[in-house]
Amino acid sequence: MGSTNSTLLKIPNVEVLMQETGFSPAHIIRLHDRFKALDKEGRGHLWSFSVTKIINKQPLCLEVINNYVNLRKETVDFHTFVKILAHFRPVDKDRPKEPNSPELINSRSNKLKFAFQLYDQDKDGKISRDELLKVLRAMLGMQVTEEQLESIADRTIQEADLDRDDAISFEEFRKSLEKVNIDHKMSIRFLR
Ligand SMILES: [Ca+2]
Ligand SMILES: [Ca+2]
Repeated sequence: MGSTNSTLLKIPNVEVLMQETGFSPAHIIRLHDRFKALDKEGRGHLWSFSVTKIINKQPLCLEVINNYVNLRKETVDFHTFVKILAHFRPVDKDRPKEPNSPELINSRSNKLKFAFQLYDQDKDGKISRDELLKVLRAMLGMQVTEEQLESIADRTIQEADLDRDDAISFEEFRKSLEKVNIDHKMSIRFLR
C-alpha cells in the first residue's frame, strides 16, 4: 500500500481526476506507469501515443484515437491522457449514479461528443468532407484506394446530412448513431 500511495501523491489533483474519470486508484496507478513508460524523456507530456499499444485491444474506434494527437498537433500531459482513455471506461451498471454527481466522462453523450471531436478537427461544430476524409485515411490507410475513401466519405455525408449543407453537425452525427451501441463500441476493459 505504501508505494501505491506514493505514486498517487505524485500526481497533482489526483482526487479530481479520479472523480471526473471514475477511474479507481489502481487504474490511475496503472495508467501512470504506462504514461511514464511512453514518456521516455520524462518531459511530462507526449507528442503522440498509440492506444492500441496501451490496451492490446482494438474496438472499432481505436485506430482513430491512435491518430488523435497526431492530427491535432497538441501534446498530451498525464491528466489529458487519463481523460482521453476515460471515455472508453465501460459504464458501471452495478454502481448507481448518485443524484447530484456530475456526468461522468464515459456517459453515452460524452462518448459521442468525444468521437465527434475526433472528426471535427477545426472545432467549428461540423464535420466537413475533408475532415471525414482525413480520419478515414488514418483509419483505413493502405487498405483502400483514395477513390474508395472518397466514395465512403460521400456516402457517409449523404446519409447523415439532414440539412444538406454538405457537413455533419453534432446533432446529425448523434442521430446517425442512434441505433448504435456506443457503450459497447467505445469500451475497453482496463483491468481484468
Ligand atoms: Ca469542422
Ligand atoms: Ca448537415
